[in-house]
Amino acid sequence: MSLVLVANRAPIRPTPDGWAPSLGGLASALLPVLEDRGGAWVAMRGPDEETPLTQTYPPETAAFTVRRVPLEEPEFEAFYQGMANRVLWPLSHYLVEHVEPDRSFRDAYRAVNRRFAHAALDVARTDLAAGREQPTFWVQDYHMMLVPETIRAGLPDARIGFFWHVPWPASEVFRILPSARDLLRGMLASDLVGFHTEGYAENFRESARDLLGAKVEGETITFEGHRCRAESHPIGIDVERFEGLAMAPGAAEMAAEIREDLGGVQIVLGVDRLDYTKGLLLRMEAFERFLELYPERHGEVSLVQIATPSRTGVPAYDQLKREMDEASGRINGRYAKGAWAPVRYRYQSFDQAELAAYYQAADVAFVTPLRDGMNLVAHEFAAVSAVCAERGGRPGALVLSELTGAADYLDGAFLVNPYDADGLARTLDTALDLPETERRARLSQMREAVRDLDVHVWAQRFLESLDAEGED
Ligand code: ADQ
Repeated sequence: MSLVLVANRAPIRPTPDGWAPSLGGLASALLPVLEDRGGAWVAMRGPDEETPLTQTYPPETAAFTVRRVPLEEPEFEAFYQGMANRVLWPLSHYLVEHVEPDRSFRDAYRAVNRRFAHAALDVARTDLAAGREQPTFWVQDYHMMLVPETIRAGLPDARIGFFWHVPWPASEVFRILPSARDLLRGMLASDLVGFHTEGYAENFRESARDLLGAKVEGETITFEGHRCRAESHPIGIDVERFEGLAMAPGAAEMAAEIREDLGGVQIVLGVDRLDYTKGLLLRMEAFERFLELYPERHGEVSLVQIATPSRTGVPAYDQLKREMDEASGRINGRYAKGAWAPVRYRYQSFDQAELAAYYQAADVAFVTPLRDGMNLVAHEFAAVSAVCAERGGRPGALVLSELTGAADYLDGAFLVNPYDADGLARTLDTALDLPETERRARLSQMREAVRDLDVHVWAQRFLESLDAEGED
């Protein structure tokens, strides 16, 4: 059966020589599925974009269609920068102080979700009119909570899946939103809703029961006569791609160059979008604490923090940018000596080959979000470090926040509470001195988990569960 994906971001991007897949695991996992099954990907066209509203892809086979929903500036501001980034994102991550509910955000969100749903319905109706089977719908993430409801109203027997990429908070937190019940109702029109962990799925079922009086039996939620399952479907990375980058000609040299440029010190690595959920500021403070507690490490270790610009123009993100500049300046001002700088802060985006070189160069990956649905940086680091270690390279260690989805799966990591500066500093000290045999043992444990959750397997497992709907 063909597939209609509904997601905020398009799976392809313009390049100087035509079109290429968008970066990131989602596009790499779902493009082959769409090429195989046919169908469409419905995505947003932002106010500054000039991409076509409809195009087929790949150019040679035209296997599926990309349809874009054009948004003008005010609508984009209220729906995306507003409701998605300033309300749903912080709420899902329990960062209630960042939530700014606003009536205009809500109205724009509803209107934009309707337009996405109608674009998806159009694709299905065209298929039906041409005598083809009705497609399956798969809606992605917190930008699209009301889409299933509108699709269901237009095609009552549609098969609709939904995947939620961020944490689903406790029902008592979710209910803070004035529109909590409407949003839940919107999602419950799906047949299957997937989350990264059983804990998030459980929170979702509880929200449906507490806020709407829905009946919950096992994984199934029954509301107004419709059944929706909430299941755990953890996502991973494109493992082959990252292992390939790590083994590519020149990769080991690139990693050696990084180490040399930093003066041969031990490397503690952070890689994140510059986002307040990622715990960047507390991580810097914990590293400062580490330098206070372990003066013998001065000149021997640097924190390399790569932060890619994200959601610029949203006040909380602009403020975080200033605070990071201030924190890195303060720590270096206090501790730098000779050629050694304790913090190397890069506010830049890197391509994946460079990132893989940094993963290979790192002694410890320091992944300390305050909350994170999964966290793919942890998977990427484990995949690269494990494959390099297997081929005789230096194995790395992973220090990981226990408040991430990844903490449920990556057993070989050192788990930490990201709010505990002393605990982070002490764990960092232990991880830096970890004997090589133990690093190798922990990495091979993590590698197994990373492979199990490969993004292609994730897509296949979710779609199998969705396709099974109605067959019993
Ligand atoms: P994100 O919040 O974006 O994803 P994450 O899972 O860590 O978080 O993925 C980030 C991706 O961006 C990684 O592939 C990483 O390599 C890349 N990246 C980060 N910093 C970069 C930099 N400086 N330069 C280049 N690339 C960089 C959301 C949820 C997560 C969930 C994913 C998938 O918030 O919890 O794991 O979706 O569901």
